[in-house]
Amino acid sequence: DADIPESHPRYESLLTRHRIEAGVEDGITSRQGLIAQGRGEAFDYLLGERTLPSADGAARAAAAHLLLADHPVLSVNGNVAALVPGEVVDLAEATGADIEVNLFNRTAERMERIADHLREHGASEVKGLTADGRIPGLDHERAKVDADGIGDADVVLVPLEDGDRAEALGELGKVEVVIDLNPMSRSARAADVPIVDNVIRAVPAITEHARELVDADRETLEGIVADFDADETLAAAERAIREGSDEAEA
Ligand code: PTJ
Repeated sequence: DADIPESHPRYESLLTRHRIEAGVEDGITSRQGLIAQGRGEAFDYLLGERTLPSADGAARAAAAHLLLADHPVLSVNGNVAALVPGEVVDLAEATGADIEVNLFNRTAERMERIADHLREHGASEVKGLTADGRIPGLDHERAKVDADGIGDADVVLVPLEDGDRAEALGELGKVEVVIDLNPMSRSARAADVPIVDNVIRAVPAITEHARELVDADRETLEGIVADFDADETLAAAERAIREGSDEAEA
């Protein structure tokens, strides 16, 4: 990674930027991905660049959903591939999920680059290249999925999704876990489980919960899912942004 001293007060943020830049240079991340990252950074700054207790609770509910699923799939776009490729592979292993590349700005070249990049980080199988399934209600390129991947999934993790597709996936009746730093975004609002946190922190957090819960019985996992309140999670994140306060005070 870049030559950034770890003592720098915004070390993590600078490292993240460097990874996104490198992603663009390597043909993994789209140029729009730079803009998305900038937007995300602004929210992360307002949230204090930390994981809120409510976001950790959402990560735990996400882990429970993934472990309960018959066919969980982790959707990967150009930003996620640049920022957390190894962490996505770890999460797939911890939950038995498939990994599928699914792009907003889909090109054959970027699909291949991302799949290769994930394999270099240890992914044994990467879906998304067959594209023999469709999400109804979206234009052609963005609708493409693998029939035996997202097409067949009952739980899908879609980090940094655009609002349209998040809504379209939700309408298919799949449980949707979204990671998005903006609690007011349509994707976060469409999600069954919105995790308002940076993917850099959220993906390892879900993995950690999954490892802790892997031997839990169904009843325990179903209890975690039932106790989770999406609206309250979004409200807690909004409070933290608006009041700059810790949720504990709210
Ligand atoms: O690689 P592709 O072609 O699939 O394109 C991916 C992007 C992200 C460019 C595309 O999906 C897009 O344009 O997304 P949006 O509409 O800009 O939405 C991105 C959302 O993710 C925004 O709400 C940001 O606040 C949020 N976000 C950005 N960076 C992060 C983030 N959330 C969590 N962690 C981040 N690092």
